[in-house]
Amino acid sequence: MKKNKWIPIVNILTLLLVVSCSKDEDTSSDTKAVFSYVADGFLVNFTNFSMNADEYLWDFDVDGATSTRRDPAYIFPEKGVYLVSLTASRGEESSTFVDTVRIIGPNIKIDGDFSDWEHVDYTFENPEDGGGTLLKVKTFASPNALNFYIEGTSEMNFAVMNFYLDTDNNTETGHTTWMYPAGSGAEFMGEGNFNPEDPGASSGAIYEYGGPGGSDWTWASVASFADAMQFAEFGTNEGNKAIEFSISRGVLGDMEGVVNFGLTESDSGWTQIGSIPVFQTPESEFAPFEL
Ligand SMILES: [Ca+2]
Ligand SMILES: [Ca+2]
Repeated sequence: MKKNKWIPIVNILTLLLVVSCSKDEDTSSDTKAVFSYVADGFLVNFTNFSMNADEYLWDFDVDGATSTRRDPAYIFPEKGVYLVSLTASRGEESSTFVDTVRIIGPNIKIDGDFSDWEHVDYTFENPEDGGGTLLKVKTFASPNALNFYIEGTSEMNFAVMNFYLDTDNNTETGHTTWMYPAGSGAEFMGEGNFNPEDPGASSGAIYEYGGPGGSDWTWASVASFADAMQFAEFGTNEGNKAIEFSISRGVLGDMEGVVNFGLTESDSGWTQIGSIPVFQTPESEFAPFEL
């Protein structure tokens, strides 16, 4: 919430003073553009406090996107800082007010409602006929968590879930897995069992790699799923089975810029049935997750 609601109040006082001191003067030239806004993810609701105006032109600083509504709502296309301008006018008089709108991204909640991901682009999509049960993924880093949204086939179940994270964005450090021979280097791995009836009861652990680098299996548990992850129930979105979950950043150490990930699932008999990106090909490598 921007704190410029006081501006019109000041203007009203000024106007009252002008009116009371010089009743004979024409005050119609006091056209003044002012607005405030409230942002919820990419959606911003603007409130117009302009004075002595009856026409409005908003410029959202996005490829010429404009509006002539008094109090428009606008969905910004991506994270960023925008200089939004409002020109208010009446007759020959006009006034322009510019303010900075900062879009920090979606307000992701792990609740089984996928509308919070609506304006987030897919991070990675498997090719057709690749990846088995896992089809597409969206990612978003909030201040406290790495959030994942996965679309899969009706067989997606995460009876056994494995994820690998190259948290220093360096394939030369951490564990290299044969499943992603073109690039892995995982500092952390998660392994556990999603519980579709009671997602909060999903069991598993997050492990930190402590070996010299390479394919040795030197992992130490640093957190349980219950302590470091949030899951919600499966749902349906975009015609696919879908799920969202998050990993607390607190257990993953310092990260900046990009981390890379691979995510796999097996059925309850430990037969691997899905992966994103597609694993076990010569070109298989982790996918980037921009923080
Ligand atoms: Ca959600
Ligand atoms: Ca690494």
